[in-house]
Amino acid sequence: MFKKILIANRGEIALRIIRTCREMGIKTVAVYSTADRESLHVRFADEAVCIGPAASRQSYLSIPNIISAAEITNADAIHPGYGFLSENAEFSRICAEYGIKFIGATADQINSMGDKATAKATMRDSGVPVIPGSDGLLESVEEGIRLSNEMGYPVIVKATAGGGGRGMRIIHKAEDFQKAWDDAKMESGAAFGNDGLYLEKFIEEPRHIEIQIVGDQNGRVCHLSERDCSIQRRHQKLVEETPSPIVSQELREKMGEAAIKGAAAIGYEGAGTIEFLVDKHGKFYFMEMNTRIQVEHPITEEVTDFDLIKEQIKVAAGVPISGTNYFPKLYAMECRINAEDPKNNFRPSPGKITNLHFPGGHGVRIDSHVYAGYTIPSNYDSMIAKLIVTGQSRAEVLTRMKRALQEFVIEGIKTTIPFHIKLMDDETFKSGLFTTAFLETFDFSDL
Ligand code: MV4
Repeated sequence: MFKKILIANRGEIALRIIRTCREMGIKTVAVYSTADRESLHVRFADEAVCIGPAASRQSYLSIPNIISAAEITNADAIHPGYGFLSENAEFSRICAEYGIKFIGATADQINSMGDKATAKATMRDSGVPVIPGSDGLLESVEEGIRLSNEMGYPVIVKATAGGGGRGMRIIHKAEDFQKAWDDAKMESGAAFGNDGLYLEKFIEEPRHIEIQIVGDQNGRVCHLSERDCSIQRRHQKLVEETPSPIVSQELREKMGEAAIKGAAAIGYEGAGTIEFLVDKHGKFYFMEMNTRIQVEHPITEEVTDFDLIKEQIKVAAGVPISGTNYFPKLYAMECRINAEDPKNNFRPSPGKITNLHFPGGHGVRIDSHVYAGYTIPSNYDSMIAKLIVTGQSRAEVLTRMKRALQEFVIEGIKTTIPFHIKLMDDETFKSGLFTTAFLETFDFSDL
């Protein structure tokens, strides 16, 4: 087992990783930017190294600075968390070169899933259902128009280097194709330095359902069932839950087996997530694979009684997994508490937290790095806490979540709490029958 892990991240996920390392008897090294000197991850780690100024490029994204910190502290592994360098193939490769175990996917695995058209072809070839569309990249706008006429509109063009909704355009009729093509090419070329596009039939009002998987170094893969992430605004998830209200045990087993097939096809090592779209007929299609631990991993931990960070560390150290799949024994939901004003277009609201009280009680978990007197820097993402609630039924989770949200006190900044309170009373949300388009028509003005 590792003796010392460097955590190449900040905020709640850095704390989350430190907690598991402590329980496993593994020493920890925090890295921090000058904006994070007063952060809890710095205080709770065994050692801490300043890696640069507030700007992420010069600190949390600086590969030389992080490798140097690992070298001087003699860390034998690096946990990247999510975001930052967690899906950077170059970083994974450099860690390997320096003999530091990267707790995540190999450079090859990151590359094969990072190029979305390649990822889709890999999944299709291993028997995972994919959305009908172009076979790989589109060669020309004419090919796109011809395929779209054959398939029927609406269609969607997606940037192969994109993901998370960037560089894609929905097209409703042939005459709009050229402009959408030009816009998507321009946008993806500028954003990613790669303007390759592929085409798909547009699935209207789907659910976003993802399967958590874990693979070990012997090529074995298991799944831990689904998370429903359909409550999103502009591709930012706000609420996640498991089990999904629309997934039957039969569908769960089918999606789980498909996810395992896809991950096994690339010899996937570590924790990963296979994202699917589920249409109104209950048909599911591969969308993307995330080769990292995700923000919403705690709801899976709560319903399967599995520490996913511990599992990541164990498989990285070469410990084999049991090989069985895990199904939900409870219901869990996570609300993302962001320092944003939901009444004003979710405008970031950084600043000092003047007063803070976390909710507690049975079935309530908070993953957070903030405290009374803490100042939220404006340099990083605005998530300041995850409120995770567990219960015996979805109805119990909804009432418990509302109770916990009402107990939550954060003063000095605006947060997404008022939005979540309103959501817990929404009849459509309570019914469980909503799609990824749900928040497009939600009234945020009276929060
Ligand atoms: C789609 C789609 C409908 N049909 N692809 C959004 C993020 C990126 N991962 C892919 N996305 C979508 N791809 C086809 N063929 C609808 C979306 C989509 C979406 C997906 C999941 C959750 C929220 C979403 C919001 C808008 C669009």
